[in-house]
Amino acid sequence: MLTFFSDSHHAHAPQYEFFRGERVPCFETPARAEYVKARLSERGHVLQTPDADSRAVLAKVHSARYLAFLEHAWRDWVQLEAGNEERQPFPSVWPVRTLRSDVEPLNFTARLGLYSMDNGSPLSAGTWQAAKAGADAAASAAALLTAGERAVFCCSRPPGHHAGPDFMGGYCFLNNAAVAAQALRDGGAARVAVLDVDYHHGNGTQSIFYDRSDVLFVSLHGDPMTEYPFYLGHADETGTGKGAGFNLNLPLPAGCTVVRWFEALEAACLRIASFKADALVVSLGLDTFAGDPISKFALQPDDFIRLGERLGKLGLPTVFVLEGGYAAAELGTNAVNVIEGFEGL
Ligand code: Q9C
Ligand code: ZN
Repeated sequence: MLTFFSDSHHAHAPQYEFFRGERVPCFETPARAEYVKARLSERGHVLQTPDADSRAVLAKVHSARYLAFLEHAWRDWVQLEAGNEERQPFPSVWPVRTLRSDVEPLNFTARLGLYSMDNGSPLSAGTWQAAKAGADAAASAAALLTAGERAVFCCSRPPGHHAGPDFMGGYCFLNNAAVAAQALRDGGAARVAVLDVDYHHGNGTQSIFYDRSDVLFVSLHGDPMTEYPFYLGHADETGTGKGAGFNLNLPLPAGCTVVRWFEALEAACLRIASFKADALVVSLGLDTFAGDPISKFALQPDDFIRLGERLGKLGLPTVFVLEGGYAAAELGTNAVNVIEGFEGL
């Protein structure tokens, strides 16, 4: 499958994150994309550098003030204090209920909190550059589909599906799946379905399209009562206004069986078929893998072939966007299994 890959992903390489109150090495590493790239090359898939500029589409899925903050966040952080280029910024205060989020404060940490849903999305010097390259890959993939290509894979990082209209979160900064879906709409597809199979609910993608009937969002994920992102992803979230009925969440208990996961996948596929989508965007999180260090589903490498086969049966022009998946060494095999299952190889 034709794949977009940019070396710019290396520019996003934060050193640590917080886990159970401790500083730990980041789970979301440059090695992830490199393992997938290596396996793709080994299997003869063609890698191309993204050639589209996503900026116009980004402005339709993210707010202008969030994009401006993110683009200049590292520069602002470094200018704040000597030595900051060696330090990672983290938010420590958030505008929760009763506090104002309409006014952007001048203080850097206050602005970082305004545009963050958690303290789990560390910035580094090249975060904007890497995230922008991922969004460019999504826009490039959509352009190829518009021109008649059947399927394209975006081997990009950082991931995107937790990033909402005006915030980062869960290792995500720019919502690549939303960029792909919006670019497909702009290219003439009347109805686009986004299927999110990452272990974690794609809260950002859901929120971006929640009031729209032209983009259907369907997600299967760990039940937010116990799993990140906790505050979105329940079954009763079905869309609002014109978007009522165009959001489907299929939360599953942490630790559930592979059989149960595939039953939910079937329900998701049936909804996408009834929507009569013109194109499909798959938020391809691979943290459903049994060996994932931070997730609790049990898929085996061969199950990813079955996932690809089922998606192929939908018969839709499809963009795959890499999301989560933290068993880095197994990521290549699992990603390529989905792709080759889809292609019927
Ligand atoms: N701080 C994606 O899979 N935090 N994001 C885990 C370590 C949230 C996962 C605990 C996990 C986010 C794209
Ligand atoms: Zn995930």
